[in-house]
Amino acid sequence: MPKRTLVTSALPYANGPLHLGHLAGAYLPADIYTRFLRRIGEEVIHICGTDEHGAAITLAAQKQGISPKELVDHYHEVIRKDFEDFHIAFTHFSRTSRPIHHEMSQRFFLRLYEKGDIEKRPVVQFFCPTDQVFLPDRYVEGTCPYCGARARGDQCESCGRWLEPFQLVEPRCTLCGNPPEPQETFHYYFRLSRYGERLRAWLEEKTHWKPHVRNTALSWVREGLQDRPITRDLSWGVPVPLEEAKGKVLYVWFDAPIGYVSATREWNPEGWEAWWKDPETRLVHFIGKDNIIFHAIVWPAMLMAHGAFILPADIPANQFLVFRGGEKFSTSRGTAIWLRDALSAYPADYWRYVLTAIMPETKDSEFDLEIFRERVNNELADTFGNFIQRTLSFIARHLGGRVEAVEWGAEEVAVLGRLQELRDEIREAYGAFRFRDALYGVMEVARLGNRYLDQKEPWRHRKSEPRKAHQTLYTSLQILRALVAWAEPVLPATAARVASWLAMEIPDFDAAAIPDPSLAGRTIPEPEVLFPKLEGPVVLSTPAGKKEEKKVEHKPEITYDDFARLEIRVGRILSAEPHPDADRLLVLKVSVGDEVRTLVAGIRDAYAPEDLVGRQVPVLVNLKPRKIRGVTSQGMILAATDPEGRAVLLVPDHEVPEGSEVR
Ligand code: B3M
Ligand code: ZN
Repeated sequence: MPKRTLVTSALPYANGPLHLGHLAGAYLPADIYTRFLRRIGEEVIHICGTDEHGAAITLAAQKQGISPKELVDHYHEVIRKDFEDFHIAFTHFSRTSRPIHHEMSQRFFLRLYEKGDIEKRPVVQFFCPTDQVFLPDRYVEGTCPYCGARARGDQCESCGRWLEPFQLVEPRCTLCGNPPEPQETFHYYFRLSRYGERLRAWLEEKTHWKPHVRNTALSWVREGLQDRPITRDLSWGVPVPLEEAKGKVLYVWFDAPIGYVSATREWNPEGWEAWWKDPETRLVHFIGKDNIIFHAIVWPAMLMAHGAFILPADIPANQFLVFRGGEKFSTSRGTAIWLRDALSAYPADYWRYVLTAIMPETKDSEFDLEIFRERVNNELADTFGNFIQRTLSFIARHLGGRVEAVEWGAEEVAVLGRLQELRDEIREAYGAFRFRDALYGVMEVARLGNRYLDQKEPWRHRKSEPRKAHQTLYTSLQILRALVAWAEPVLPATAARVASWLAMEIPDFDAAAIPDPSLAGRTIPEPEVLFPKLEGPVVLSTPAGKKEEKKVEHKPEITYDDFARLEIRVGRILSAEPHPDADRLLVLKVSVGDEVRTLVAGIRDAYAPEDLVGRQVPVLVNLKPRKIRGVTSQGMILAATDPEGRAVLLVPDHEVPEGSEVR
């Protein structure tokens, strides 16, 4: 058994909010695993933080007319808060823009440079004569030579191919729109090709890894590894620590994984080295599948080159969550469920339960709100919640709020024996990153409890044979205690809530299978409903109506009652994305207090999507939902029209609580 486990999850880019796919891909499994290890008594920390450098962030800031620092300050906080509210319990959540990270990344670079693993090489790169700068790949746009779509100089999003900026047809500088020119400059290359053999041997040994992770990595290594440029011409990032390299920064993927180390050091300046240098520490990186190459090849090679740190012991990458029917969660197309929207509709544990039950552990898995509703109602409410409810309310109502310890009969011995088997199965599954199986085992415990109660029918003999009823409920309470302990990694808030009703600590994982005599005599209150069922279809947002621009013409007089039929409330715009099928429309997510609605609004020619996020606006909320170019709008934003016919938002004089009524 390792002395300690260092769990990390991928550092999210601080340039936008996260969606459920991110959660299911890395953060939720990492949190479950960390909680599980704690519960079995191991020493473990979970390290993460925001990834705040890179051309994507610099460009996004530029487009919004703010500095990169302002952009990342904002999203660091958004992301941190989303995680907190989902109960993703990091030991430390840092940021790569902090000085401690810059310093550590520079030292890492210099160490590799001095060893000859980093080399300066001349390159020809696009230079913009108008802006007088060398353009990073992403700052060049043009036509993809393969599929003809508009593409960036690093990759075509349309056909997925990796590109070099010189391959683009009619390349343009994204800053000014003019054609750039090739010019000589230099960059620093990490000599990855030197590590091909060592990586291959190292990966070959990892037969316990998920096959898709190991196979992806091995196939890259077998194809042959190229040296990679690890510097960029940008003003935002970790400066290359060499006099001759003024104006260059480290490539974001070079510094980001070093963030795992610098964040650990920031968390514990005295003790961090044990976590990174002691071979008895097990380093486990949780990531989504799009990050496999960097974590299973480039980063281990960097660590090998550095020499002082341990290598990853496992990289349990998940695949993707997709919508039923196969459509990807896409930030740019607005086809994603944002964490904030999810949370404002249902409690974190509902999402944690469903995302774990369908977690994309070995292949992509499908999700939609109907799947969500079914899982919540049929499993979480009807099986899990029901068993807890039945047990506690029976004791509260019929046994005077406390059970007596009564000796086990044969059935009880069998049930408790089965409980021990289930513990072993659940333990094994959690430990092997098979969280779906672990959760299935947890639900088996609830089913065991329900079946046992059905069989014993304590309601029949609670009056005639109270001892038997006590025996049954005392046993049920033991099952319930185990259920709480083993569910805690997935459902931490629920476990804490039930434990508090019983005034007990959540037991350790193994101890939970051993009956606890102290449950007898404890006061059991009438329980609250744990998981109210979701009635009707699940809606995260309601459709919004679209504003009609009309010639000013007085309308017929109306009465106050006519007016009072309109329900107008102040909403806050949470996100804004271009409508996939209409150039003039935006699709907005707007919180109107008790819910988040989807509104389609014709304000795209007046506002950039990013300028809308966070603004308060009046919303007509009881307008009948309408489909606008394929997107259902659940209400309508009220706006004025300027002489050019463009929309002008009506913003409250000062902020008011979301949902405040407008009269
Ligand atoms: N920021 C990519 C991502 O968020 C990248 C991960 C870095 S992990 C060191 O998917
Ligand atoms: Zn330019």
